[in-house]
Amino acid sequence: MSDRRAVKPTITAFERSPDEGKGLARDMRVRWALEEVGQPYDVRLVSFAEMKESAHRALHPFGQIPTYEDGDLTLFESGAITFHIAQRHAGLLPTDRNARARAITWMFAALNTVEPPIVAREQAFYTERKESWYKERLPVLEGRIRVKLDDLSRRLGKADWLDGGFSAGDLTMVLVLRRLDGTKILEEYSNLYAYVARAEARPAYKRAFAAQLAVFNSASTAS
Ligand code: GTB
Repeated sequence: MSDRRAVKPTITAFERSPDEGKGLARDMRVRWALEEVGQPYDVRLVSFAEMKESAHRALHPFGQIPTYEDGDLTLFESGAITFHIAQRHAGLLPTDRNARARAITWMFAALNTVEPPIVAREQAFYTERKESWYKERLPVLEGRIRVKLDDLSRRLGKADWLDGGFSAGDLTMVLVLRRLDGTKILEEYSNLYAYVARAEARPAYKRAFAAQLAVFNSASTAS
């Protein structure tokens, strides 16, 4: 049941995203979910320093983005925020109870099964790439990603979406897969590559992407 508010929710995002507007930071999940359900929102941009201050930590115990404020409700964790939006509005979760449970399962699978090896590779790249052993470690980390993508690719097969129509499960999975940007791993799986492209063609995705890119562009021209 849709529950559009007169007062818009406010989310937080990087004042200057390290991804340079590629839409890889986790506010993209929240922006896209809000766009899919047609809920307008405000964005409060925060610097890295502000994220660690007590005012922001009151919203987010780990001093990160994104957060979500709507009236007397404050949330953190992009998955929980996406789930909340999907519960509160029509459009991101099926109404059939079992189909809904399966879509939610895909959200968890994206965050708990597919994302961890992708993040492990990313973190190793940022923190260990100058180490002598990094060259041997990278194939191990990438192998763990491929184990998950092999299975995901097999399950998706020729379908457009993971379980029937587009859902919050697809939204979450697609943005997890997009984190492989620049690695060429996703390109090895033609159906997953097409799956991400199909999602990126959605008008709501395009609006969310453009909004986060506009933040990066205006920060770049301001400095
Ligand atoms: N589990 C939390 C969630 O899903 O909301 C994780 C939140 C999180 O990691 N937030 C990051 C953050 O605030 C931004 S998204 N980091 C600052 C800090 O911890 O001090 C992670 C991210 C950052 C940059 C890129 N990039 O440059 O490509 C991609 C993803």
